Amino acid sequence: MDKSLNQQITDFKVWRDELSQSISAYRDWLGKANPESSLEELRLYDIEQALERDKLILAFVAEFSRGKTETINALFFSEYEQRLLPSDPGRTTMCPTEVFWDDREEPCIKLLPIETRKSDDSLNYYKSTPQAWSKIRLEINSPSQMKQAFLSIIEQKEVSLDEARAVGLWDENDQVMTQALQAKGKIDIPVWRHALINFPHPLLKSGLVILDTPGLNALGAEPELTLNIISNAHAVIFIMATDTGVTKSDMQIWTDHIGNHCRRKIALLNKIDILWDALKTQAEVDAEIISQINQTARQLHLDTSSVLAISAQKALLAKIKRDTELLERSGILKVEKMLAENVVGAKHDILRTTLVMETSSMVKNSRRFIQQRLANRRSQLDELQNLRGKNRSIIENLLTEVSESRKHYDASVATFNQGSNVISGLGKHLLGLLEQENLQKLLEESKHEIGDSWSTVGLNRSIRKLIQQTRQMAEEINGMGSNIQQQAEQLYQLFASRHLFEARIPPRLDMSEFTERMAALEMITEAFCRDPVNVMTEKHFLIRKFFMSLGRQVETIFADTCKQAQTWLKQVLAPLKQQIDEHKENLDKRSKSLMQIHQNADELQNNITALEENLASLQAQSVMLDKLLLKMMQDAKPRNMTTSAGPAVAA
Ligand SMILES: Nc1nc2c(ncn2[C@@H]2O[C@H](COP(=O)(O)OP(=O)(O)OP(=O)(O)O)[C@@H](O)[C@H]2O)c(=O)[nH]1
Ligand SMILES: [Mg+2]
Repeated sequence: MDKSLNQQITDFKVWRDELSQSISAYRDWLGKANPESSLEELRLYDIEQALERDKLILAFVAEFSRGKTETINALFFSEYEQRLLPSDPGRTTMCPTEVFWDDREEPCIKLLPIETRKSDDSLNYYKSTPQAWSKIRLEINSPSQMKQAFLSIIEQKEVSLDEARAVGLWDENDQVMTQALQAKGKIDIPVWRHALINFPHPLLKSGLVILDTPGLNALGAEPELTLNIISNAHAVIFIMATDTGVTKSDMQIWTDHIGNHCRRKIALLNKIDILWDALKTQAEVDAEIISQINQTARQLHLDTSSVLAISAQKALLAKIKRDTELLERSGILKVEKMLAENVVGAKHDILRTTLVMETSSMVKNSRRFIQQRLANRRSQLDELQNLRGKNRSIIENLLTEVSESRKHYDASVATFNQGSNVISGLGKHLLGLLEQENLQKLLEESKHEIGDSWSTVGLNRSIRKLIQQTRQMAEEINGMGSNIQQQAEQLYQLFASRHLFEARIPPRLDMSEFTERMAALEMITEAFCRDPVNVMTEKHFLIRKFFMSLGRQVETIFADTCKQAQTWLKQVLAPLKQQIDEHKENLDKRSKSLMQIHQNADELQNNITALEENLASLQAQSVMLDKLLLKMMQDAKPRNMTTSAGPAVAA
C-alpha cells in the first residue's frame, strides 16, 4: 500500500488520540475546579467519544462488474496476497457489505437474512438487534478460512415468484430474472440482505469504514442505502469500466444515487489494461485514456481532475508480485494519493474546525473565569493588607459598603431569575416543535396524503408538503430563537452596566443545517420519483419502503436538531449564571472575612494567609490551562496535510 494513504490515516488517528487526551485532562480539571460544570463535562465526554469512534466512510458504488470489489482488494487488502473479497465476472457481490473494525467484538462476518425485508424495520434498527444476524467467526491468521467465509457475501438461492415478490425483489424489467423464471420457474435472489465484516486491519482500526455495494438492482431495492448510508459517506467512489464506457445504467446510478446527494465524489475508469495493446504505442494508449477521461468528466459534470483511470486487477497483481513498474502503470497510486490528501485531509479539517474549536473555546472560557477569580482575590488581598493597623470604624464602613452592594446585587439577581424563567418557558415551546410527537403528526399527515395507492406522484406531493411544513417550522424556530437570544442579551447588558460584568453576546440558534438536511432529502425523493422505472412500474412495495426509510431519516434529523437546540438553550445563559454565582460568592467571602476581622483583629493575618494560598493555587491552575490551550491551538493548525480546498475531488 502506498505509504501516503496508510500514513495519513494512521497520523490522523494519532492526532485524534492526542487531542482526546488533552480534552480528558481538561475535563478532569473542570470537574474539580467547578462543581457546577456537569453540563460541560458531559459535552466534553461526548467529544472524546466522538473522537474515539470517529469513522471515515468510503462508499464504492457502481453498476455490477465494474470492479468495485477488485478496487477495494487492491487498495486495502493486498497484503493477504490474494483476492480476499470475492470478485468475479457478472453479478458477484450480492449484498451491501460494510468492512470496519470494532474492538468490542471478535473478528467476524455478520449476515442479515434477506427475509428481514418483509418487515418495515430499517437496516439501522437491525444493526442494533444482534440476534437477527448470522455470525461467522473469522480466523485472521488463515486467509483460506477467511476467503471461504467471505464467499457468503455472494450467496444466492432459488425462490418462487411469490417469495421474490414478498421480499420486494421481483423486477419485471430485469432480463436475468425474467429469463430465469421462464427457464426454471424460479428466480435467484441473494441469501443475505446486508453484511458486516469486523476485521482488525490497521486502517480499519484507525477508523476507516469501507462500503462495498452491489449494482443498480440492490441500490434500487434498498432506499435506506441511498438515503442514509451513501449520502453520509465521506467520499463516494464511483466506478465505470473502459470497455463499456459510461452506459445508461451507469448514468442512472450516478444521477439517482450519487450526483447531487454526496459530498465528495471520485470517478474511476477501471480496466484500462484492456486498452493496453502490444500493437499500439504507449502514446496512443494514453491518448485513448485521456479522451475517455474527458468524455466521462463531461457526462458526469465533474472536473477532469476528479476522474482517474486505473486497472484494479493489475494493481492488485502488482502489489502481490511487488512489481513497481506495473503498480505505477495501474494508476492506483494516484487514487491513493487523492484519497489521502483530499478525503482524509478534508475530514481532518472538519474535526479541526468543529471539535477543536469548540473545546478550545471552552478552555478559553475557563481561563477567563480563572483570570477573573484571580483579579477578585487580588483586590480582596489588597483590601485586607490595607487594613493592617487600621481601626474598627474603617472595617465597619467597609462592611456597610459590602452590604449595600449586596442589596443592589440581589435586585439584579431577581431580574435575572425572572428573565431566566421567561426564557425557559419560550425554550420549552421551541423544543416542543422538534419533539418526536410533533414529527409523528407531520409524518402521519404525509402518509395520509399518499393514501393507499403508494404512487410516485403521491409520494412526491406528500414529501414536498412535508418539507414545506418543516421549512415553515424552521422559520418559526428561528424567530423564537432570536427572541430568546435578545432577552438573554438584555440580561447580559444589565449585569455589564450595573455590576461591571464582562459584556457578552449570547450565541444564536442556527437552523441552517436542519434546513439543508431536509432539502437534501427532498432532492433524493425527487430523483426517486423521476426515475422512469419507479414511475412506470409503480413499485408500491418499493415506494412504501422508500417512505419508511425517509421517515426514519427525518426522525434522525429532528432528534439531532432537538439535541442541538437543547444544548443551545442551556448555553444561552450559562456564562452569565456562572458569573452571577461567582460574584455572589465573592461578596459572601468578603463580608465573612471582614466580619471575622471586626470581631477579632488577630483574624486579619489568618485571612491574608488563606487568600495568599488560594491565589497560588489559582495561579497554578491558570498555568495549566495556558498549557492546555496552547496544545489545542497547535492541534487546530493544519498539519502538513493538504486541505479540502483543491479541486481534485468534486465536493
Ligand atoms: N481486465 C480487468 N478486469 C477487471 C479489472 N477489475 C476488475 N476486473 C474484473 O471484472 C470482474 C468484476 O469485478 P468485481 O470487482 O467483481 O466487480 P464489482 O463492481 O464488485 O461487481 P459486483 O460485485 O457484481 O457488483 C471480475 O472478473 C474482475 O476480475 C481490471 O482492472 N481489469
Ligand atoms: Mg463486487
